[in-house]
Amino acid sequence: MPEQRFPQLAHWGAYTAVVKDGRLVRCEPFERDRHPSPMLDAIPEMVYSPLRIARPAVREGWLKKRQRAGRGAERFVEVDWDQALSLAAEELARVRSEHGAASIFGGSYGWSSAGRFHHARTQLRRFLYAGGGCTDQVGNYSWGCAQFFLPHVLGTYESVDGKVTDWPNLIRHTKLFVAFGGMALKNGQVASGGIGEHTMLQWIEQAKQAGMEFVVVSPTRADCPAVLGAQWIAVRPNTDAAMMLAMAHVLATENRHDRKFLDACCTGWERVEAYLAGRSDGTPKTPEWAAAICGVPADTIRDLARRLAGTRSFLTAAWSLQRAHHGEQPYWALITLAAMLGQIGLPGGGFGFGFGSMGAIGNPRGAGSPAMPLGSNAGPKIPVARVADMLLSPNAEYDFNGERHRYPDVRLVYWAGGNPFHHHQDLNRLRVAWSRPETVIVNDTWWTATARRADIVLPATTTLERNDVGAGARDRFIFAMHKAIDPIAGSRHDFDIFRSLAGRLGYEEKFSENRDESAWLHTIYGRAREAHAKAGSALPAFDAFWQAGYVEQPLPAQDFVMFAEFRADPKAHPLRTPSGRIELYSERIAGFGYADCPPHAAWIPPREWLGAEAARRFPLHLVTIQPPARLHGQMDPGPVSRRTKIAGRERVAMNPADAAARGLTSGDVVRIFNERGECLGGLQIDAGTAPSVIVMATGAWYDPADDSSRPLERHGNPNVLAFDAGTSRLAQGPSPLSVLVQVEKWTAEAPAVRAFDPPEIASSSLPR
Ligand SMILES: Nc1nc2c(c(=O)[nH]1)N[C@H]1C(S)=C(S)[C@@H](COP(=O)(O)OP(=O)(O)OC[C@H]3O[C@@H](n4cnc5c(=O)[nH]c(N)nc54)[C@H](O)[C@@H]3O)O[C@H]1N2
Ligand SMILES: Nc1nc2c(c(=O)[nH]1)N[C@H]1C(S)=C(S)[C@@H](COP(=O)(O)OP(=O)(O)OC[C@H]3O[C@@H](n4cnc5c(=O)[nH]c(N)nc54)[C@H](O)[C@@H]3O)O[C@H]1N2
Ligand SMILES: [Mo]
Repeated sequence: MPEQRFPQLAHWGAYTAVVKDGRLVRCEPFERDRHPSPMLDAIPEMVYSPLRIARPAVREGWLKKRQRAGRGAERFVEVDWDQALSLAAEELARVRSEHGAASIFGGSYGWSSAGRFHHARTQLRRFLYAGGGCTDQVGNYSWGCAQFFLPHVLGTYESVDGKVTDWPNLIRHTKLFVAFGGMALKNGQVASGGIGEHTMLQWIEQAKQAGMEFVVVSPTRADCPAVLGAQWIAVRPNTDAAMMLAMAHVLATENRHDRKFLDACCTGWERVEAYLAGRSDGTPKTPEWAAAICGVPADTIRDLARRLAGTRSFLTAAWSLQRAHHGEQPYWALITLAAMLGQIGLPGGGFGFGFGSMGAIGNPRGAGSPAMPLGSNAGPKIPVARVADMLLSPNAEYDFNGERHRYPDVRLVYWAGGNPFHHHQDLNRLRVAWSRPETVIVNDTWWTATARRADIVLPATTTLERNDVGAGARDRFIFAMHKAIDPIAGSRHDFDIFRSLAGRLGYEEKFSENRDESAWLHTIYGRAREAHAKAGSALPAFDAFWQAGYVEQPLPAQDFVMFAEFRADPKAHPLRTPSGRIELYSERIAGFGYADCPPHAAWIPPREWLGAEAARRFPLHLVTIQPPARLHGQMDPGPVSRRTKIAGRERVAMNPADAAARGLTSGDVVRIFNERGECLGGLQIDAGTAPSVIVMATGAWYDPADDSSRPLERHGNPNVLAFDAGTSRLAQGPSPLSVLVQVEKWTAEAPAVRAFDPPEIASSSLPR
């Protein structure tokens, strides 16, 4: 048989699946993508991985005695689909009738896969919503802090979600681009929902050609790729707010701030000015004051402030800055700084978040990509990262965004398309929380750490085994995703799994709306086409789209400049804040009375940072970055990610002086520890890592050595070390980037990594 070719899409890029004799042989990058991601090469091995979940499986103790104990430690028994679906449906029905909708947790945070219809998390939530509701999660791990904080200051959180001044505009007008957290090209490889064209590098190249200058403020030079030709300013992690406030102090004391803009478009400048001058707390926020906190020399801070004021300048901060304890503050300080510069709403000026965080940020945007409708939920919701708190403390009260809530009493957890044993902080704490519910059900494709800790495991197909329509929200392409191969082993599509469950529970039609895969693809593509027609742009009919394999959305002819209308006429175009203006001081936040989120941008030390008391025992700040060679935990067992490991473990980057002080050399296995946990990693000495900082990527598959309360994690999963608390009572975002640790050489023989061994399956009566 000759090779067959099928268009496909992943979060890390569009590609052609090349199939020979029914088997995927390779993935060729999309022809229109000039900078495809090497991660595509991991797909064939992952599709046929021995870690694929082949058949439904039930944990032995749960199957025999409905025992809670043993999750993650016991063997599984393979069962046929009929039995697996009956067990799951009966348990869902029992818990729902005995304890109500809130006792079923279906938040299921996670990226799932590209393809808007077969999006596992969406399908699970549709299924549980239609069945009477569930406890859901609001916000995300990416920018959950900004999502709930920014509306108080700006009226919306669009500035973090990608509705930012676009690159073509910046390229024409911006002279100086300052990126807190940098412009790491590694992050541009992916975009939620998929990416047809990797644009980050080409935008930067065009900006350089136009003469734009870059400054990167970050704890690692890796955030400063050579193409930027940037000045790198090494900053202590979690101290950017102090540095920004000192820059604001320079502008104010040197009279370089724009009083007209502050008067016309902002509220609260006087309060901020009093704080900067030290009139409200006795501490002037001078560059010398900040230097002692953030480690950046006072003259460097002064110089950067002056340069920003002297030209058309643009400020951005990576999402990472708000994924930290008190993550509200650097964002508020950056907005304050931009307001003082007075260029918000001008071409090439002002600010916008996330330019270095993900692919497609700053792309011009078409009229809309296909999306799958969710339906509405009758159950409660918790802030996304409070999941362990919820499981550990049913009925406890907590604060969130000016309100008091109570955690539901969850008895059943259903997860599909996410991996909390990848994404959540303080995994030893999560393991305790995870032992509380009566039942855990997981759909996944591979035996991830979360699937191994489930009671009922249902095997899902990959995108290659089904038809779909895919697109990222900020990408200009929409893709037809053609089924390329048959489902592997006994796997089924999540949609089919939920349709069968809904059928057993008596609401199949309500769930499926009487549509099958094909009807749904026509529907969601058709809705996007209607949105385009309304906006005056035409997409081809479904059949033409499907045959072509993709369509290109027409793009707006005009640049988008964030806040341009507001700036031009703030009375006619007020923001959705209480004052209608940018709130540099917020009466509403003042009214909340939260000590951990004061009513204007401020320096409040995070719980863990290099200036904290705890740094005496744990003198290194661990920065967990997004992984360069995989998507979170996805494809970690694949060849592209495996190549990046050191001594078979996650790479730990450390400054030469810190390594010398510990007698370490590159290639050493090291033990990284704090009071929450410990893991092993492979050391790499790196002069580009700031002193007293270590950098590790997230996503090494979790590999605890035993079932104790504080096991050694052998593979280098930094979430055994990260701390699990909200950014503040206001936003309750996750704080994984505020972590102190110590590192020492591992002198014993290093234990083998077992994360990629499939779990033990007790004898199965099923045919192979
Ligand atoms: N320490 C630290 N922790 C972090 C971060 C950090 O910066 N530092 N970053 C956080 C951020 S920003 C994020 S977004 C999260 C990401 O956390 P997650 O989104 O939970 O991570 P993924 O590994 O992408 O998990 C997706 C899961 O879906 C499964 N999957 C894929 N396709 C399918 C399918 O078709 N069906 C089913 N049923 N399952 C499928 C995959 O196998 C995988 O297990 O991590 C967070 N965690
Ligand atoms: N290859 C790849 N790309 C990804 C992902 C992936 O899994 N793989 N995940 C995607 C997802 S879900 C998200 S949400 C985005 C996240 O986007 P980001 O949050 O921007 O990504 P990070 O790599 O966590 O952080 C960016 C940089 O911030 C720096 N940094 C950390 N702490 C501080 C600090 O306190 N101050 C300063 N100035 N800098 C700091 C780190 O050095 C890091 O390299 O990435 C996306 N891109
Ligand atoms: Mo994210």
